[in-house]
Amino acid sequence: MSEMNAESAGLQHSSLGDEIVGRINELAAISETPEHLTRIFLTKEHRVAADLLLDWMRAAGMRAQLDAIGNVCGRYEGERPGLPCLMLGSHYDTVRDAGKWDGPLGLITAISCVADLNKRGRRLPFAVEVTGFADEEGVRFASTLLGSRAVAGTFVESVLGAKDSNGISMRDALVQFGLDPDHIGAAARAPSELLAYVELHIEQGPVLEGLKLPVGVVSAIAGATRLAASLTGMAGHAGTVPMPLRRDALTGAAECIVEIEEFCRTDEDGLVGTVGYIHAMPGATNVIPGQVAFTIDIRAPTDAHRKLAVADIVRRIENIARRRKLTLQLDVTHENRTVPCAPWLKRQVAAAAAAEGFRVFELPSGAGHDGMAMIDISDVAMVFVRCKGGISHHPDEHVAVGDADAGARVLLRLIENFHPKGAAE
Ligand code: HGY
Ligand code: MN
Ligand code: MN
Repeated sequence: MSEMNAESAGLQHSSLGDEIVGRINELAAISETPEHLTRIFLTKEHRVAADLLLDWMRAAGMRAQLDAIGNVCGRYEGERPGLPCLMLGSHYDTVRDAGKWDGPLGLITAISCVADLNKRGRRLPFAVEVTGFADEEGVRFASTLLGSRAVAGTFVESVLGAKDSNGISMRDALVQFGLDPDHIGAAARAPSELLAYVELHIEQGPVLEGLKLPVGVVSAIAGATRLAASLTGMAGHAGTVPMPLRRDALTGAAECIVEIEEFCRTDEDGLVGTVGYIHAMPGATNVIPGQVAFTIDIRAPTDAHRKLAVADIVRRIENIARRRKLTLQLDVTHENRTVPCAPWLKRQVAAAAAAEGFRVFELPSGAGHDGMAMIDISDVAMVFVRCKGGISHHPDEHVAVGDADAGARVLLRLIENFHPKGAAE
């Protein structure tokens, strides 16, 4: 395939960045509350956002529909109907009090790239599909990558029984949303339908900004282990139970949490550990907490390192519980292996970045992404876009319009110059 003419392409997509930023802001307005951006799986905000994204996909010349788990799926046919596709995408759910770029930047950029192809009447020797995943963050049901696992055919039916903080099961939430929980298998795609999966995403770290680079090539996506911990002691009167007789679940959890932090802080190989959620019961000022639930998120550059660290942390928590006469329940709620990006795809991302005049820099992703599920049916690659201060999962998350435009130009160049694996490069 001939290299796209940079000048003609330049004329075509100079306003890509502006369009993308405008849509990021429009999508960000769809939130559980106006004060804090929160858009959770199978909520009314999910439905409103899906309808808007489907409209944008159709306006870009794609056939678009909601799939069996609530992903938005758009398809832009190639030179003839029914060709295998280059799949692009990202997620459109958010964490609580989120930034507006994590997920939507990749999805909106992909839609804008297809719209640019459509505007020019450009048809390629493959189809281009854009998938917006409905639940990458795993906020509502602890388990994560639900949308991409459904597409990859690896959705585990047992999670349908998982309950949210209001006691609503995923099964019931799907029914309330208008989907059939026994029909999720229909979202699965065959590996033969995909030539590759490529996701553009904000870096969510400070490396590109430190190097003054707008874009980067992702080498691998770090694996992660999530655990749910529960400590049970003995609730009691805050005024009458002497300290030596207490079995305080909250102080026990506090010792565990500091132990996790200290263990990870003193590790020298990139281990990170986070306790992002804690809930003490019964939760009254004058009652010694009898039970505490908290979450643990452990990540490391390699799976072996992460697994050894998880085993060590579990042992330390068990010792604390034993010494404090607390009952411990500890369950792994989510585990993802480290996923390497395919060298043949990384080369094409690098070539697109270089063709757009950017220095090529390769870096790992400490954050998880839907490519961790898509790897089961396709080779994956990622394009990182610089974000201010590396801030993410925070309302101050920000991408400059010039960087949004740079990411779009690289993704568009990658699409138009894409060679399926093994084809002459
Ligand atoms: O947790 C993660 O790394 C991703 O943002 N879901
Ligand atoms: Mn995220
Ligand atoms: Mn993300």
